[in-house]
Amino acid sequence: MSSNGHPPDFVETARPKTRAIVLHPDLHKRRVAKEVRARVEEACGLAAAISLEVVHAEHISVSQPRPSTLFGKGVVERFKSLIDGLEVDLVIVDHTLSPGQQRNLETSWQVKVIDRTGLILEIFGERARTREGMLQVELAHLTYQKSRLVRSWTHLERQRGGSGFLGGPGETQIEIDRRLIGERITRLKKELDKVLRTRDLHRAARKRVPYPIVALVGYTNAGKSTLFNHLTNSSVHTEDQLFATLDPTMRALQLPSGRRIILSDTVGFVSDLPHELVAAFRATLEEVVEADAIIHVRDISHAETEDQKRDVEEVLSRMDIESSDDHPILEALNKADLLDASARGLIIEPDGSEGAPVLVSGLTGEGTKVLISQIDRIISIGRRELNVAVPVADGKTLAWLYRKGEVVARQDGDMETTVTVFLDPIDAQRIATNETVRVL
Ligand SMILES: Nc1nc2c(ncn2[C@@H]2O[C@H](COP(=O)(O)OP(=O)(O)O)[C@@H](O)[C@H]2O)c(=O)[nH]1
Ligand SMILES: [Mg+2]
Repeated sequence: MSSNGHPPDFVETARPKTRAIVLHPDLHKRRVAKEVRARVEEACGLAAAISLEVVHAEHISVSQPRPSTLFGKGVVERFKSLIDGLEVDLVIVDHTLSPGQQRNLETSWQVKVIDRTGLILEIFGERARTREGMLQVELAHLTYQKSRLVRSWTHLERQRGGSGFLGGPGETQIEIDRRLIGERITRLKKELDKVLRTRDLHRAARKRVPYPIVALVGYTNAGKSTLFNHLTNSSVHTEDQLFATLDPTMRALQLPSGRRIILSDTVGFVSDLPHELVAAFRATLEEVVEADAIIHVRDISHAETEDQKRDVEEVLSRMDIESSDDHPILEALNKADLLDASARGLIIEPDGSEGAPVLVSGLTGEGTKVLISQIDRIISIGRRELNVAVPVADGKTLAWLYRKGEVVARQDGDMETTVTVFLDPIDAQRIATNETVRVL
């Protein structure tokens, strides 16, 4: 409630953000400065993905990881005063922490501490859209939690517990928690099995979105969200209301040709994804399978840009997503503003040929016009020519065909009107399942 007694206009008021510190322990001393900086930036990008306010970020050389706190004593003390001074609520340690390390750091610093796996899980949790995605994320979360239940399962407790492993009165709290989590995991796995078996049905149902979907994929910090905002804000005609309320990462926009698409900003790839999160990541990315076209956004100024590209392509191909007419993939080489002239010369043939990567900058707007026209083009690649016979009485479907497609020929009969029409794959599929018409 605002002071005048009226409810606020927006539910999402500017709620104070959680203030966080990001620490990147560098255990590989050989790393060059540029790579280390990129890692710190990535960690900050991950934090930003769940709307944390990063008030300080730092990499810390750890030559001898301490079993109790990972960092050395001096570092732990130095950060204690920084945390107090900056009024920090959360510390992100961009590395795996053992349960004991996490707890000891929380005790020393008197704030919540999460490790890299915990952070990524939070992001996946926010971004999972499909049932499968949600289940996979929950499964990964529970498995992670289970491993965090520190075994104070000492010899003594074991004696108290009496005989056997079935629990009962002597069970410690940790054992009970473990058992409950274990049971929940078993249930989740069963449900997941069921969801996977019926996945194709769900996919068919989700095809009801009104326009072709174009998904932005790529590494965290490649600039997907910046580009997403630039493209959707510069579009003349957006229908924000419909999607903004449902999902801030999907927006409709109109291309120069007049065609409308839905642009979708997807969950980012991360370097060295902890292996226990691989399934959850793939499931969260599952929406990309639904996309009619993909824009692979790359940070072309990044030290590891080629490795990142290979990584993204490998994951996509394992999801059976390869560039094809039905599923075109376009590369956007982002952060062009950070390249000097010679680097530019090496990267791209400036011929603007079809299907060639587009050099862009989501920050300056350079190249975004070309990108938009390329999107317009690839969306039309898969257009199919169909002959459709529509009953004369069904004026509605005929009008739909004129609106959605390009009608190039028409024959009016007594019973049916037959048209030759170019349609997008998504619309061609729709007409094929319309029972009142005949596709010849
Ligand atoms: N110099 C430069 N920085 C960019 C560009 N696009 C994005 N960034 C910056 O890169 C960081 C990550 O961008 P973001 O859009 O959040 O990346 P995402 O994780 O892929 O969504 C932010 O600090 C952006 O300001 C660009 O074209 N040039
Ligand atoms: Mg983003």
